[in-house]
Amino acid sequence: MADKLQPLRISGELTARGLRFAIAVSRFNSFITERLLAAALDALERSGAQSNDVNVVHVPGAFELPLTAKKLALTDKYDALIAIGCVLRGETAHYDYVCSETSRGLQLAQMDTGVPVIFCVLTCDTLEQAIDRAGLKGGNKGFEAGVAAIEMARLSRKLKPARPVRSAATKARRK
Ligand code: INI
Repeated sequence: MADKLQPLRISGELTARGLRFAIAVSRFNSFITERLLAAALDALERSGAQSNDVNVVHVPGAFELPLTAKKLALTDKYDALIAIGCVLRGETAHYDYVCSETSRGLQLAQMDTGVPVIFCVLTCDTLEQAIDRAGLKGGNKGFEAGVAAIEMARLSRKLKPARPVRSAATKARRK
């Protein structure tokens, strides 16, 4: 076992004061998403975030979250974003398309822009499963998302790039 090496450990503190956040939340299954939103706000507030530094944007459904997250990230106003949605399995393949495109799009949004996008989209087989994850039984995934947003915002400030990052889209436009 190595016992001499003392590496520098880098992590994000859980203090939100002075950080700016945007939360994109879908109206679809709002019974669930509003509970996730309330818990995410609770995490930010209890960690010191100020009202002026938190914006909430409503979108129709989970499928609209990626574009909204990317547009928010490109404003350069936010240290981290949270995308909140709830997709429930139905009888058709619609669920699979919405889930895969939403997760892929949100990952692309953060990779293209460098702004952390926290994935708080429940993908459940039943309403009961979603209710359990929205604070009615055990934990609330919205609160976890709020904490993750703070940690990633702080970490991102520490891991500032040495030179400006240009997205693939910007590079293509400049050619
Ligand atoms: N959107 C959701 O957020 N959750 C769902 O469960 C859902 N289902 O089941 O259809 C859903 N569909 C709407 C979709 O996200 C878009 O808003 C719509 O297709 C318009 O682009």
